[in-house]
Amino acid sequence: MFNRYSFDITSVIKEDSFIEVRFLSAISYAAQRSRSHRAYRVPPQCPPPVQKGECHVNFIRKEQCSFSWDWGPSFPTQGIWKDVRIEAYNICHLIYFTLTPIYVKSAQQWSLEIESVFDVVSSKPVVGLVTVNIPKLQIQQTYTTELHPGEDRIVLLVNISKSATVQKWWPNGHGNQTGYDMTTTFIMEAGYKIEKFSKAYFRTVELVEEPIPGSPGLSFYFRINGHPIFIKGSNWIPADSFQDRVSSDVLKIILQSTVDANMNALRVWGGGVYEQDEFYDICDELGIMIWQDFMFACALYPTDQNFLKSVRAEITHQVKRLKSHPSIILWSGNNENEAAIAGNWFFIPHAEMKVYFKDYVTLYVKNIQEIVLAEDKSRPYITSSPTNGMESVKEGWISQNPYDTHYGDTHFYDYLSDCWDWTVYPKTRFASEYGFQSWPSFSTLEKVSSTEDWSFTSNFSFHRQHHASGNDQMLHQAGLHFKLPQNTDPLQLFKDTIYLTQVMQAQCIKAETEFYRRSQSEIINGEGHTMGALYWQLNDIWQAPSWASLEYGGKWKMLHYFAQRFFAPLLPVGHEDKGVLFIYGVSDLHSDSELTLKVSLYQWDSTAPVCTLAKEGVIVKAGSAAPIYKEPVNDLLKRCGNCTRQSCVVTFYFVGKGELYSPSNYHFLSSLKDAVGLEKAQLSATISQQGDLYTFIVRTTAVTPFVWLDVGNIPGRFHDNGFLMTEKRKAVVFYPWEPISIKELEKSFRLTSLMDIY
Ligand code: BMA
Repeated sequence: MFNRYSFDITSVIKEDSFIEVRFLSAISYAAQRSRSHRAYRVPPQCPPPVQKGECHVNFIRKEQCSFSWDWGPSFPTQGIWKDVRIEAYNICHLIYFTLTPIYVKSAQQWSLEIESVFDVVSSKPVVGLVTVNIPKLQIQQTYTTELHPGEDRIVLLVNISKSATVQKWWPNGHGNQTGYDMTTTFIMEAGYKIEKFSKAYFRTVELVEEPIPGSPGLSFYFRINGHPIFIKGSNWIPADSFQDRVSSDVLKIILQSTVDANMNALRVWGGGVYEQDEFYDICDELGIMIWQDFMFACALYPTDQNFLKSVRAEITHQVKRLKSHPSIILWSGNNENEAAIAGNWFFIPHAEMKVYFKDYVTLYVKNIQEIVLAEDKSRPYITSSPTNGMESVKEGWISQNPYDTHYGDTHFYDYLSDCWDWTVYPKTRFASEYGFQSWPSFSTLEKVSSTEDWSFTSNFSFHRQHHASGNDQMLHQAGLHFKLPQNTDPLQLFKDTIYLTQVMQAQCIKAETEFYRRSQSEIINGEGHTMGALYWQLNDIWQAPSWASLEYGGKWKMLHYFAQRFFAPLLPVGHEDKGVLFIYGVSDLHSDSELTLKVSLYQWDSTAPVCTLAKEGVIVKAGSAAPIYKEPVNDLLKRCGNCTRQSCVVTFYFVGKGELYSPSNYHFLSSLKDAVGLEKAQLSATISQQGDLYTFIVRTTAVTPFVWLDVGNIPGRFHDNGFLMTEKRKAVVFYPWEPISIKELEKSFRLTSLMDIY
């Protein structure tokens, strides 16, 4: 599935030719490969029963989650999933054409390496001329070349004149994504001409692992164009069980939603597929940095010659296909396989462990790393995620504890501890996975279910939940802070529970992400300098409960609206430490900001703040997080009249000159199930149309938590949703993704808040 195959058919082709492709069942093939691997077992044999999946997926080079995953069904597809074509050529044919920007610091000069790989069918060497044209950089250069029979390559180094100002490619939120139009023309002997139109991008990437004062271990962060960047985003899984359904429109909606939520990065997770070219093209255009895993996940893998041969071809092909994309900032060997060995996930007796260590190094170091480094020197490679980076290398490529907070990245899942309590989270260098499940909206489920399915105990719900105890974990977590829905109408109970799982998920990941963002500049007890937050997971492969923030079809869950706020470039973050309220100023901007911090206390039963404090002249430094406000909660409550932890809520935001402002953030002083005065407000909305957009005017009579505007299956998104409403009136814009009428909107519209489910 991950290789490109080409066959020379010149000797067999006739006037009338017939091509027949026969497939053995992927499941039978995998089983057969596993059976013939007699020397030792290569676990896992099968996925856990709750996943209702197929076995031995690690024996076939195919989308690993297509045999089921803890969020996805088992649809082991079969067939040719990419274009098939016959190419006819004399002389030569261009197979790969790649561009790599190189920056020489000492000379302060850019150059562009152009690599062209040819299949040369001519029996003698072919000479020719190559002309490279980049008009905007005043480049027009011609080179003479000679190609030799067989596979041969031309590598050209184009120096960009120092007098030309090179506009760099920047991640979303940090600058433009400038690319330069470029034409490369090959004119071979006998007049054979190949013209290549492409875009040249200039950016550098460094993965910085160096000592940090006051902290044992090493840093783990990305420097893009010499600038340290906090990585904000999520993890990408295949957008459909059937890849042919992942159209351009599907990709555009999901990736646009990524940048609309203020993300600058995605990790293409190693249990899916190397995505199609258009995926990376869009990421280049939108400034989405890609952490690219190789497709190995949560398993051990064989290393017999056939397997390695296939993997070597796969890695060579994929790196060549993808390396021109400025969006890709990292190659990573696998998902969690270092951790699987270190933590002995598959209960391998100690005495037998050696062979698995050896296989691990053979696969990810001696083969994959070797190929990656030979093919692409322009970006870093790590062997696994999570890993301790250079420390893992030092320990023989498998660290004792790949989750060590002092090194590399971590994955962290804890469904039992209270997710509002930031002390449960690892003060890591880089959080590359963390998450909580929720159910997708009723409108999404409705399309694939019927009346008897609409409860959490139905066969349907059981069938779609692939994570053991998933529903119990969601209710447990929700129950820590909210009253659980009690409606006696089964359908309403189902809908209310869906809503509450989304509230819980959004609130949990907000707490965790804000913790990671505010930990970026400090070291506490030797831990900190967190420089990345990629929650698990961005998108869904089908309609089911999962960790995703975007439902199958692209609809935003409450978490995605939260992400838009908790990933805002400028954000005040609140938390309590031993009864003291701290507010941190977090900034991803490139210059310092002079701001006013406004802190207000509201009683739940009124939209008039009980008191407001404006702290002026607050300086939030570029690319940093630091405390800017500190007050014992008891003092704050005393200062503000009649407030108690249960009756009031704290909100805060930044305003500055011009366009400078932050979203409004909040801190709950008690669980909402204990809140006093939180009563059913009169919540209503009216809709009006302005051209292609629609404005919803929402009105309320008291502070209203988690206000949720829902238009069912009408494709589109709101500019804000799932918010804590403290104002009497709020205008919310709806951006439809397809033309619609106001009538349809009015018909589908539902307005919910936490108070509706009690
Ligand atoms: C991580 C991922 C996935 C999985 C997720 C949720 O370990 O790498 O394998 O889907 O957790 O369990």
